Amino acid sequence: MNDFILHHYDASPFSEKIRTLLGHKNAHYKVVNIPVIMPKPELVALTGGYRKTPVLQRDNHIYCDTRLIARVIDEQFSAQSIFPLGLSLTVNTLAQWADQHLFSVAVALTFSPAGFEAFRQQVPEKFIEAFMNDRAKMRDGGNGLSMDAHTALQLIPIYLQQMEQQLSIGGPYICGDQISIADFSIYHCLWFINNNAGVSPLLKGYPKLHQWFEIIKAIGHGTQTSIDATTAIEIAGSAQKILFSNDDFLVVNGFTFGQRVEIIPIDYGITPVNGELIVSKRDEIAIKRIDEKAGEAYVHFPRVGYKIVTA
Ligand SMILES: N[C@@H](CCC(=O)N[C@@H](CS)C(=O)NCC(=O)O)C(=O)O
Repeated sequence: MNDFILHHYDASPFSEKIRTLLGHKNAHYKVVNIPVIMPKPELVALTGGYRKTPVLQRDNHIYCDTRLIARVIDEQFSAQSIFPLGLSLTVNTLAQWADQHLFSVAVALTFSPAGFEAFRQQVPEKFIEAFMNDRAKMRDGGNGLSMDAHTALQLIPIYLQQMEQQLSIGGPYICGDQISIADFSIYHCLWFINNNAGVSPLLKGYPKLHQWFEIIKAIGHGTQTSIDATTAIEIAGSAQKILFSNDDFLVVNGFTFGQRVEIIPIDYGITPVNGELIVSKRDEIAIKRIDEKAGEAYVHFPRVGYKIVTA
């Protein structure tokens, strides 16, 4: 049994990446449904300002960003690791490419005329305006998610053809006979395109890729139990406090144990999270912060994709 609580919403592709990974691990876990747009007061009580989806909670540990979340889950269920050591560079860079570049292609496609029209059909008119304003605000000041639809329409057949070729010769998974983080990261982007009737026809005509997509989809989401956001906050608030030590603390760029810092995403949603730096590893940092609702919480981030500044 694990104590994972996934804060997510159904339509979120990055949540789908993690739900599918939890499915692959046959996990039983709790879920909290969070709002699609700001405000997200309960989520922010846990994260200290980070607003993206999903977030993974384990007691008073809050894990932001699926790059780190995937690793935390994989370590919990280490038997079927999705990070094969002999393909470490290959699977991690492919996942990073998908989460950043391929995701921005998928987002741009859903904002293409056909994609946007299909989106419009699915949701109330009032929500569209609120959604567009929210996402514009989220992109403000960052450099991510700036691709236009023409570029995306030009790129997608190239990438799909490359996937088709690789799967035809080397499958059944993206990097060969073992499922890896690359499968989950590519999958959620194609899942997002596939969910939009205006652009899903772009995925047609790639039989091996289709077969792979169906295999990943069939993994499912594991077993979820829903709880509400207040319960999740109570779980964080009643968890045991930890006395961190600087034994394994890596000093990078001069940031030291206990220093007051801000951690900021470098692509979009660039709200800083403020606290005391208490974990510093090769690709993980965490701060301690005190929230009036959630109590003492430890908010973890990967290093890749974030910057640390003195508070
Ligand atoms: N680098 C982040 C990206 C997460 C992300 O962009 N998620 C989208 C939803 S799939 C998001 O946060 N959208 C705005 C929101 O949900 O408020 C990760 O890997 O978790």
